[in-house]
Amino acid sequence: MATLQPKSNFACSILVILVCCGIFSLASSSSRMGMYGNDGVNKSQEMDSSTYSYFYYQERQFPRDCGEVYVQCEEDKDGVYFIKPTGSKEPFEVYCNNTIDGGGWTVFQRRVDGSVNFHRNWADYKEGFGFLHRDFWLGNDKISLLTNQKDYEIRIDVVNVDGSPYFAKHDLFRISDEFTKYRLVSLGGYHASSTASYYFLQHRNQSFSTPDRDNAEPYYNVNCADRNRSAWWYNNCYRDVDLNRPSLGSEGHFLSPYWYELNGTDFVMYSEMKIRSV
Ligand SMILES: *[C@@H]1O[C@H](CO)[C@@H](O)[C@H](O)[C@H]1NC(C)=O
Ligand SMILES: *[C@@H]1O[C@H](CO)[C@@H](O)[C@H](O)[C@H]1NC(C)=O
Ligand SMILES: *[C@@H]1O[C@H](CO)[C@@H](O)[C@H](O)[C@H]1NC(C)=O
Ligand SMILES: *[C@@H]1O[C@H](CO)[C@@H](O)[C@H](O)[C@H]1NC(C)=O
Ligand SMILES: CC(=O)N[C@H]1CO[C@H](CO)[C@@H](O)[C@@H]1O
Repeated sequence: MATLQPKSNFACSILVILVCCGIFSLASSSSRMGMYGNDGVNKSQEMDSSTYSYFYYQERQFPRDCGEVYVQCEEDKDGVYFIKPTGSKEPFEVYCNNTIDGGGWTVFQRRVDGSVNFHRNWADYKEGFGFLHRDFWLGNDKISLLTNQKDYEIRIDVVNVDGSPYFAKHDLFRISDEFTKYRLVSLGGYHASSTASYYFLQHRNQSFSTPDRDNAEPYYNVNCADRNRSAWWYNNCYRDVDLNRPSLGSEGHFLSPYWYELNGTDFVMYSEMKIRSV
């Protein structure tokens, strides 16, 4: 029996996907196959003359992350693609970085030009904000869905004020759901190849805090997120790593994205956080 095999590239094309999930009818008695309705054929006549017909609902096979985009779609260009992680009601767009470290990376945070304000509340961090091609936070619900469907490693690239690039890589990264405050429940071993310090580990098992939702360990009754105009997995208010603070220069040098113990200066002018299944 003939089936319409969803062409894998089709599922990966950004433009086509939301247009329609087409209903295709196949007349098995006829060698003609394809869509009826807008091709001038008198439908009822055609139906009557065919001995058998059925409708085939073509369900989209969305990739679940950028690794699957890379493999299924044989697509190795950087850019925005639709994915649908397990448990996600709707497909959504993500930025795939395929140029670094073997490719297939799903990006969930980027700071590049300060065009987006990261001093935002819980609801914004939950939903995500910004522009996928530039500065953005993908959204905690999406990061949570992604990181709970498979095991993911994380790679964080930063460039400090001196213009020197660094990265840190950990072999596991997972955050919990909103009910449990998007806690950084898994942060695996630090790769020896990393050039940035291992201080992201200080944030392991911490809940996510935003200026309007302080979930950090009590610290002199201070709201760490608000003080730092940011949102992060605070461990007390230690500022080991915080890449969501105001972009460099916008609120003074000492309130810029930060990574403790980079070689030279710890203030960061570029960052990109991304995950890939292992
Ligand atoms: C389509 O075919 C049916 C059945 O043969 C006929 O009754 C009807 O008039 C046709 N309609 C048109 C628009 O040709
Ligand atoms: C991929 O990631 C690297 C490191 O963050 C970055 O230098 C590069 O610009 C990224 N590629 C794209 C297209 O964003
Ligand atoms: C992680 O945090 C939770 C909630 O605060 C706590 O119950 C648990 O003991 C912590 N786990 C570790 C390994 O520290
Ligand atoms: C740190 O900076 C010093 C001085 O610029 C340089 O000699 C050294 O190679 C750097 N180390 C790393 C790990 O980048
Ligand atoms: C750089 C900076 O101001 N960081 C602050 C983050 O919040 C804590 C708590 O107020 C301060 O101790 C840090 O100095």
